[in-house]
Order: sequence, then C-alpha cells, then structure tokens
Amino acid sequence: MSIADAADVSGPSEAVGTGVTAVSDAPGGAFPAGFAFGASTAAYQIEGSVDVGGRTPSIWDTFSHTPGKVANGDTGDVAVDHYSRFRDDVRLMADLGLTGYRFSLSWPRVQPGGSGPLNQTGLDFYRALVDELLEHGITPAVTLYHWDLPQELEDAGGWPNRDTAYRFAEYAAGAAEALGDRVSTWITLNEPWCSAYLGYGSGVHAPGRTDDADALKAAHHLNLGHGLAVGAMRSVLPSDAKLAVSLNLHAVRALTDHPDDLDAARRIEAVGNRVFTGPIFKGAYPQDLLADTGHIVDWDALVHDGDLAEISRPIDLLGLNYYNPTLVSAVSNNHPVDRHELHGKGAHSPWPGAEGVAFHQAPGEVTAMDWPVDPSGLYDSLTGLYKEFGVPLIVSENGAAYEDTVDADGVVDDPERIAYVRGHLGAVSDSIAAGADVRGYYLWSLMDNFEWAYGYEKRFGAVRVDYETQARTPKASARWYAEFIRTHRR
Ligand code: IFM
Repeated sequence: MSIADAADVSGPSEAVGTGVTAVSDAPGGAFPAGFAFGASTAAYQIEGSVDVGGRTPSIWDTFSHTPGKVANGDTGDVAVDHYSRFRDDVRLMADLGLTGYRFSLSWPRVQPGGSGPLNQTGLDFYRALVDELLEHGITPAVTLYHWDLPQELEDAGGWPNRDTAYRFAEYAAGAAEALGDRVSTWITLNEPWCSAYLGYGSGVHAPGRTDDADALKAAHHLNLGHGLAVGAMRSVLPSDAKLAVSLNLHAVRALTDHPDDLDAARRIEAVGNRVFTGPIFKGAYPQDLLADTGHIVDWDALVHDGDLAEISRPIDLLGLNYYNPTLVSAVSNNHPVDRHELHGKGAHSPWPGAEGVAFHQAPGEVTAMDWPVDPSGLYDSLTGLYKEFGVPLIVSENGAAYEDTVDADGVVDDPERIAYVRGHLGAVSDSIAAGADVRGYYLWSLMDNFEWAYGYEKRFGAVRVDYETQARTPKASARWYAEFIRTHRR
C-alpha cells in the first residue's frame, strides 16, 4: 500500500495529526496544471560519504570538525547516508506522490578542489539519482551551490575573493553540460544571504569569519558568480532550460509606523533583499544600500565595469525560500527591545551596516527554531515579488522544525507541522488566486537531516530518520502532504 493509500480522506479535519489524515480544511484554491509539489534537500545535509568517490573537503567539513562550531560536535560525515540509499529515498518520494524534487550538487564531489576537470564518479552519482527520479515521474530541480564551497577556494580567499565567482561559473557550466540532457531546472545559488552574512559576517556558518567588509564583498561575488554562471550555462543548455536563483528574501515588517522604525525596515530590506534583487533584476545596487554601507566597503572598487550586466542576465524563475517574517525597529526608539537575531545570537551581527536596528520576536506561535509561524509573510512576498519583477516564482523552500516524539509504534504525530504546511500552501494558493505566477512548492525538507550549526538537534523532515539505524518513517505530515498532492495536482 502506498503512503497516499494509507491516508483516510473521509475523516473530519480534527483528525489531522492523529495519523488519520483529512484535508477538508486545506486550501481549496486551484493550483495550475503542472504545478510542482515537491520537497527540497541539500548535499551536505543528507549525503554523507564525504570521502568517497574522489570528493574533497568543503568548508562545511572543516567547520563542522572544528570544536565548538556545531551543536554536539555533529558533522555531515554520515548525515542520512543518502549517497548509498538514494534509490530507497526516491521510492519514498514516489510513494508520497511528489512531482518535483530539489536537491543540490556537492561542488567538491563534482569538481574536487574547486578547479580543473570534473570528477566522473561524482557526476555518475548525480546522473543515477536523476535517472531514478525521472523513472518515477519526479522532475528534478538542481541547485548548484548550497553552501559547500571547496576548501581550497576558501583557502584562496573564499567568496570575498573575486576569483571564486569565475570558479563557480566554470563548475556550473561543466555540471550543466554533463546533466543538461536530463535536468531542465537549474538553480545557481541557495540563499546567498546566508553564504555571505552568516559565513563571513556573524560567522555562525562556515567558514566562520566575522568581517563586515568581507560579508559585503562575498555578497557581490555571489551575485557575480550567479550572473557568470547563468551566461555560461545558457551556452551549453537546451534553449528551453529554466535558470533560477533561490533567495531567502526577508518579509520585513516595522514594529510601528514611527519614521525611525520604518527606516530600520528599509535598511534591512536593502541589505537583506535588495542587495540581491537590485543587481539581478534591475542591474544596479540600490543607492540607499550604497549609502548605508559605504563606510564598510568601497563599492566603486568592488563592482567592476561590466559586473552589473553579467549579474542582470535574464533568468526564468525566482526561487523564494520563506520561513517567517522579520520584525524590526530602531534601537533608539525606546521600545522594550527583545533583541532576537535570526539564525543565532552570536557576538557579530549578520547585518552589515544595520547598527541602529533592533530585531524583535513577533508575538504568537513559534517553531522549534523559535521562528514565528506567519503564512501571511509568504503571501505578501509572492504577490509583491511578482508585481515588482514579473518573473515566474517557485517556493523553493518552506517548512518547520518541531520537537517530534515517536510513539511506541514508531509513529510521529506532528499536527503542528501539518498546520504549518497547510497554512503556507494556503498562502501559495491565495497568491496564485491574486494573480502571482507561482509554479511550485518544495517542502523543506523531505527528511530529517543535518541542520547546519544546530547539527541533528532540529528536525525539519516530513520523514523521520532514526540516526542510529538510518530507518526512514513518514510522519503524519508526510501522509498529509501525500494526500494533499493527490487531491490538488493537475
Ligand atoms: O536547512 C536549511 C536549508 O539548508 C536552507 N534554508 C533554511 C533551512 C532551515 O534552516
């Protein structure tokens, strides 16, 4: 019996979360024909087998093996052993009825050391994965960079070093050439905000550096790498290939409409969002960003002639990764400040040039990450992005970690995750009804995995992984999602 068969659709909505799934209170809006109902993962978070088949270390191998950087000293050495178990994992996806799967290539598996010829063993692994997906009717969407920079490139300066952008484009073109006959959706970067600001600003992610100027240099070189990669990939991919980037754009809200708070929101939108959407969609960095951060970095020296033309090459899709809105005020404005910084509370802020900004915890329900649950931020972002840029959208990540418990029969009943996903799918269908061209939703994540600095403490999966045995067990949310897909796909 498939997972979808096991779900009872006849029960009342109150039954959700008891293992008997009902979708009667799920969003009723129509999703367009061909809409991708998918799930998302990333190489370092699931693959393991870090020294197999010629793969060399990435910055996350180095970082996770550095004492004190990751909770409990966890590493991705084994992760959820997807490298060996990928066929079983694809069967699981097929049982769920997924129509799309977004995963990332490990750069140091495909191009050990980050330069030179591509590694046939690494490519063979991804080719086999893609073939397995296609045989099960699941459309792959490939992310080229989900944070695992080859260590050698970090040793040469990392993303603050301009050359890394050129290395990335070379790797991207090689990967596209090798897999472009069977993969039609390509995402250059995942969440460059995290790569730049958590990796080089707050230092809570690999490579763990804390320098605001380097964080901004990294942001520009990630943008440049994206643009160069789009150009290089277009020349080797079929003309109908779809090229995209996945951004974790912040749904920024001001605590009050006091001008100082509104200005705080503007600053965060500039350095968090428009630093990417400006050059990518408008061919320019926003003037207010340059003014806010001009004391940190010399933008004239950083941005070379021709860079903005490269970065603004047209793309076919924008991937939005959305989890929660961001609530800010000015620090000077005498609010009771509950300073809460997204992604860790390290000594260094991940927001260069935002010294006067306070971050607040929105009232209401939160996930196990302490992230507020608010699907309206997803609706606002999708409708706003489509209105501003007119580019087709996918939700390339959305999901929630909760403190899952396993009952005596091995069942994980996770009603909060079901409610979270249902609410956010509702926001997607509402945004489509409001006119936004949204073409897919990829749940983060298919299964529990290595959650970066939190190690294995936080579980985002629809499928439970027992880290001792590697056994996979669909949670109630997986069964709910399977039934949702069955009743909404067209
Ligand atoms: O696990 C991450 C993913 O790698 C990138 N986006 C956010 C997820 C949850 O923190």
